[in-house]
Amino acid sequence: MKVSIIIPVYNEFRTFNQVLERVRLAPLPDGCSKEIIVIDDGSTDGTAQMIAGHVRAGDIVGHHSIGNSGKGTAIRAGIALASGDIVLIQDGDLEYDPDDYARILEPIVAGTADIVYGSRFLGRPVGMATRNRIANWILTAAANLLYRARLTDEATAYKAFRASILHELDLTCRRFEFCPEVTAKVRRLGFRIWEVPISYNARGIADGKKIRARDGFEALWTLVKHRLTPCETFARTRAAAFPAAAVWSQNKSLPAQCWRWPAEGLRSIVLERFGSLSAPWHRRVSSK
Ligand SMILES: Nc1nc2c(ncn2[C@@H]2O[C@H](COP(=O)(O)OP(=O)(O)OP(=O)(O)O)[C@@H](O)[C@H]2O)c(=O)[nH]1
Ligand SMILES: [Mg+2]
Repeated sequence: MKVSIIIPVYNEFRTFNQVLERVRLAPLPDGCSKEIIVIDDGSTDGTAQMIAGHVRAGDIVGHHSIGNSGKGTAIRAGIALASGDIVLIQDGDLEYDPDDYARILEPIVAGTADIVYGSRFLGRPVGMATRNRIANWILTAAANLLYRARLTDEATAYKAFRASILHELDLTCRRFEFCPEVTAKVRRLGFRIWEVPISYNARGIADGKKIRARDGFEALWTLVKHRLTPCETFARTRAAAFPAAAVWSQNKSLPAQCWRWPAEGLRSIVLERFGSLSAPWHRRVSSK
């Protein structure tokens, strides 16, 4: 299987070469190959030239935009270029460790999962500021409450997907709302998200971290907004959007009554909008 590793970068001159080297060397599950896609949009610190050198050498697929449009836009551009069977998101800094790839990809390669998140909180995150811990906790709790997700780390950057799912999702994120948007949409469409523990070494603003408090609020609003949006807008195509083999939600142990209204709401939307896909979805989600 081919794994497309999408690296959004913006002014990461200090870390980019090292990240790329670690991505290149990272072991994958048996039988997997890598496609590395780097999306820079408007770096002004020399990162763009660095990437151009690698593109010329033929070791990565690169994309460069003149203006800066945000991490979400970059990830969407990366998804459009990805030709792999699996897509994995990698940041252009050293907070995450590519040696965790094998662990993240294994369940997808084995066919037991469609979507896997690397959870920093199932591992031992190093150096994460208290305010970031609180923000992560709030976002995860909101995702679990609104989408019946049972996650421990919704906002993790290490997310891997069977590529067909991402190609069919209609994403609109621009900045850091990729995480809440994708979580919301895949859950609304009935996919189960698996988690595996990963390591994490936080960096601060002085080291080039770009996410800000504003992005936390935007992420929370994104989770709420997509709970309220009709889910027929989430997929590019209708009944053909997801393969019959998709792993539909099997999360049956949470109190069903908490979820009666969204389940019923979704059932009617799915019955109305997704025709033949509605039956398996409904059986799995609303039966005990
Ligand atoms: N192409 C592109 N990449 C960006 C932009 N903003 C941030 N990034 C990249 O996104 C990655 C994550 O940015 P960070 O500032 O480390 O933020 P973070 O807290 O790790 O954010 P998340 O991983 O999204 O939770 C890094 O590789 C950044 O270079 C942007 O505007 N454009
Ligand atoms: Mg980062």
